[in-house]
Amino acid sequence: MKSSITVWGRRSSFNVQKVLWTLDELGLHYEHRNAGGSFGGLDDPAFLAMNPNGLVPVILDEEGSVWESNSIVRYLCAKHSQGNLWIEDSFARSKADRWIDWAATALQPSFMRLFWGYYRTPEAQRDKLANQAALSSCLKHFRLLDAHLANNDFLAGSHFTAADIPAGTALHRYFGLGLAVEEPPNVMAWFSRLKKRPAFRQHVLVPFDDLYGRIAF
Ligand SMILES: N[C@@H](CCC(=O)N[C@@H](CS)C(=O)NCC(=O)O)C(=O)O
Repeated sequence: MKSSITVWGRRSSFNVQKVLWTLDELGLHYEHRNAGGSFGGLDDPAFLAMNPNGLVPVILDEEGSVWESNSIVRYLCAKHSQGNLWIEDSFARSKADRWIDWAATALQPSFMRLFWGYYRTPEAQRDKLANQAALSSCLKHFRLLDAHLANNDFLAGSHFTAADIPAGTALHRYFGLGLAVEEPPNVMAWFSRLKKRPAFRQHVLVPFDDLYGRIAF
């Protein structure tokens, strides 16, 4: 069955980038609608009916709406990429799933604190101690990732899967913040492998300097 998918969300959003990357990895046809930030629209009743949180990304297909970026990544891969980006074997899939949950609960919160506290906050308003704590937390997470990637080309093993998308989306911004952060070799090698993927280049490897020192959207 040919899928008809609409995705809402401004392209500058880290969480929206995960979904656009996934859609193009899967070669799906979709319509993109800007929403959130200066585009607004998140308080519209029709939007809230799709996502009561009033946040992007959201997708709508013939089955209904899906929100939460990592859930959208899982849903699209499970529906359109069984045996490839979505791993069928339960235990093997748990190896992917744990990295998706880890990205949501460990890496992304630390990185977002740093991204907002350092990159998006004007210099005079930055909380240096809080930023140092966020940076230390990121270093810890990237070292753990590096140890895992010493024996794995991708997060769930030898091939690219849904597991690589949530954590992989953080790399371009983290290593491009302008801070002299440690560059763990296995993480950088994984980053280079992701850079070979056209959908990653198109949606994630995009300039973000217009966000520097800008709290407002
Ligand atoms: N946990 C949610 C977070 C969604 C979220 O915080 N979205 C932000 C953009 S990254 C948003 O909608 N912000 C309001 C706006 O863009 O106007 C997810 O992963 O989808």
